Amino acid sequence: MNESEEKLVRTACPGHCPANSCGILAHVKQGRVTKLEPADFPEPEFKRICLKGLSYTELLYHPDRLQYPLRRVGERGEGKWERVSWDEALDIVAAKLKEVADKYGSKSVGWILGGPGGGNMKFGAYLRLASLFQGTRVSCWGYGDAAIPCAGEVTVGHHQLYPYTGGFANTRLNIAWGYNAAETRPFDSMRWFIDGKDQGARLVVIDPMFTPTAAKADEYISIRPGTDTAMALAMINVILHQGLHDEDYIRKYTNGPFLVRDDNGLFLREKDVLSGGSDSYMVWDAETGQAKTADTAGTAASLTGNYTANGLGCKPAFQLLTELADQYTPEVASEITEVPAETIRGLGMAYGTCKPASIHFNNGVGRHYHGDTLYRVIATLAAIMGYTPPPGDPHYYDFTLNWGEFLNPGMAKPGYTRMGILNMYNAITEGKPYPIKAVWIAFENFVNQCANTNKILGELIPKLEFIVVADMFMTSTAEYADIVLPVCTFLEHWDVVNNRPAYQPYLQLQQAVVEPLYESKSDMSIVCEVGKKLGFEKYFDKTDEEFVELLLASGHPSVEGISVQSLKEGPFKVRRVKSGMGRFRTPSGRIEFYVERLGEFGEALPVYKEPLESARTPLAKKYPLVLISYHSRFSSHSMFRNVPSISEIKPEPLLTINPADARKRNIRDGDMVVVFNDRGRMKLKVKLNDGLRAGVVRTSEGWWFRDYAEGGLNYLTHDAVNPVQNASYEPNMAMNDVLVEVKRA
Ligand SMILES: Nc1nc2c(c(=O)[nH]1)N[C@H]1C(S)=C(S)[C@@H](COP(=O)(O)OP(=O)(O)OC[C@H]3O[C@@H](n4cnc5c(=O)[nH]c(N)nc54)[C@H](O)[C@@H]3O)O[C@H]1N2
Ligand SMILES: Nc1nc2c(c(=O)[nH]1)N[C@H]1C(S)=C(S)[C@@H](COP(=O)(O)OP(=O)(O)OC[C@H]3O[C@@H](n4cnc5c(=O)[nH]c(N)nc54)[C@H](O)[C@@H]3O)O[C@H]1N2
Ligand SMILES: [Mo]
Repeated sequence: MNESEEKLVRTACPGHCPANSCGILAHVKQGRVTKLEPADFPEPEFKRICLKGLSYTELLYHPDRLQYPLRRVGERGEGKWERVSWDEALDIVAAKLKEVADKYGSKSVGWILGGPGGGNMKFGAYLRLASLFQGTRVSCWGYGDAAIPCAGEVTVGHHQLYPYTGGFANTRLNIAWGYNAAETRPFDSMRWFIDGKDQGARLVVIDPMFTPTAAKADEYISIRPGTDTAMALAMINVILHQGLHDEDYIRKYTNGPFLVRDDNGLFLREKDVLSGGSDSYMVWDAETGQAKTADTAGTAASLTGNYTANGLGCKPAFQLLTELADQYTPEVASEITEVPAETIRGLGMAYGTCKPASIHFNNGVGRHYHGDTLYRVIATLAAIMGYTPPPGDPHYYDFTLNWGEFLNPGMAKPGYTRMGILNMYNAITEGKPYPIKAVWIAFENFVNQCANTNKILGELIPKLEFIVVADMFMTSTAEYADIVLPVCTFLEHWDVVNNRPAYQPYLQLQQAVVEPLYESKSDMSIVCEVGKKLGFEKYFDKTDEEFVELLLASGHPSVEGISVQSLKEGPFKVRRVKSGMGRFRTPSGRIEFYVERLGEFGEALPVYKEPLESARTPLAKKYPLVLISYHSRFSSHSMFRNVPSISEIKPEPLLTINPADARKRNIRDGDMVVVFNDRGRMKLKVKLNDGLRAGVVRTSEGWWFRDYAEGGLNYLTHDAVNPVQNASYEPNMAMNDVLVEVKRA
């Protein structure tokens, strides 16, 4: 090929959106990427790209990119660095990890890995190393996204909840619950909403802010933050009083008929009524008037009523749900949520009569202290209506790669230990449940993105004996590292990208478009080199491309016959096969809206609890405004904030405030304001907008500290651990459960 000719290379974006996995066609001239555009797919609707994907060349050639490994010479955070060779840098990393493991045990080394985007080898590489090292994998669901897994784990036994509650074919009503899909999921959910509207499906949006998604809705409901669970319970109230629920479904697929003991809130077991009996769940057989094991009673199992079996008072779990819902009339819920009772009644009726109806959500609405309960009620709503597809339904067919052997080669030892990121705070400060003393942070801007910045800087960073950060830029996190490793962008290394087939059904090769710039390397190759230095040579003896081949050859039926070579010819439409999703992996094998093990917290049922910090808590006297944050179309968290073309449109952080709240504080549009509470402050420009309800202020997350006149968003957030979430899955950072006051600067 002539040097001046243009070359086209197909690759795929691993963006953290989460993962629309857009196919990308890169134009390369004289070894330089000149342009990115959306790549073709056999199904044209998958040809798509966003502002961020389009502008990735500006990150690739950004003047601030880290070019070579750095070793800290001054104090942490002081900004004094010395250039070192890769060999030196990685020798230090290997030696330090070993030293910490020798002193405190291998689990004291934690790998903090952010959201990697679609099915990435780079993520797998770190986990492979963490397994071999017997270290800790710090799980990052808890940095804002753990409420869904918490609800999913207890209700259906999977940490995804979505396929159980929405996306049904022929849906007639889409409810976007605290979900701003127009900005956060434009290519799947938002598209479904708009396509649905074309086919007559209504769209309802529930959000304290009139968002771009709300602008497309048939009905917009403004709600007081953190109170959605009360509204969802009132929808159950309406449905049950109208008799719209599906009793057969409840009897067959949920734990609704199981008898719960009055004395201890546990399920009645056969052994409670029969000496030598089994652990089987019991139901009340209406025909014979006695308690029977769940598998023998069938359609005669009662859903309501009070019974006595072997002297033990008990009720079906569904009866308890009914009693809970009875407390949440639309009027009661209206008092809590500040949504008119008629609106709530209308929503309950609509959900109960538009068959089927889908409730869609993402993570934002769950970033409240009790955020998991909303998702539990949503799953309960779908179940009592019989909308949740039964086990084995093709709705659950999925695609996956065989990761097991890759992530834990040999599988002989237990591999890494998982710890939720919010629990890591305590592990560092208190040494509980065990100390974390060294961390390796990759694809995560921990200092910027995690809750309670002052605590991170004042208590966590100083207690860590070693910090290594791999990134493309000197982020606020890299600034506190001991060793900084320059990684290359996705345009410079190999990987394989996939997604849930409902969103994007193609498996794509992320081909290197150009060689890594400067001295940068891919995460995979960095991990391989450290792996070798730590004595795991035989597991890290391949190139990035060979590792992709290894994973594809792992024998999963979804990818049978697929190789790197065939992927080079184009994306592969994956075969959706029966998956673990199509089985409720709860203790009972059913949908569990009554969760026995959460009884000790008073949350066996998903009850409503007032947020930790709200206008109705005592703290509101001092800090009367609820601060919520949102994910903006102009960034992926803190990424792309430094892209020149995007900065032209969106140059700085803004605080949105209702004009009434602004007036009270003598604040005018465009003023600089200080937002503060006992934990910290941020100084930024204000924007008046009556699309935001009074009593709430809202700003987009992901701005760098340097973008604020002072402080930053997460200086205001807290790291309170909800023990219920700890028992379900892992605690979530409640970034929307925050009180502040605002004053003119
Ligand atoms: N207040 C508040 N805080 C929030 C949220 C909120 O709504 N409000 N949202 C939370 C949520 S939901 C999330 S998911 C988190 C996201 O938080 P993070 O996962 O920390 O997100 P990013 O800011 O995108 O950080 C990704 C970093 O990885 C780097 N990077 C990109 N590609 C690569 C690569 O291939 N290798 C390596 N080694 N590095 C790479 C980028 O340069 C960037 O610095 O933020 C949470 N924080
Ligand atoms: N462009 C872009 N897309 C992204 C991301 C990004 O950074 N940029 N991040 C990705 C990631 S990691 C995630 S987790 C998702 C998040 O996706 P979403 O959950 O859609 O995004 P958020 O903006 O966090 O929250 C959605 C909405 O919740 C509202 N909200 C806050 N509190 C409440 C409440 O109590 N009740 C109700 N009803 N609404 C409330 C907010 O006003 C906001 O409009 O987005 C993903 N997509
Ligand atoms: Mo997220």
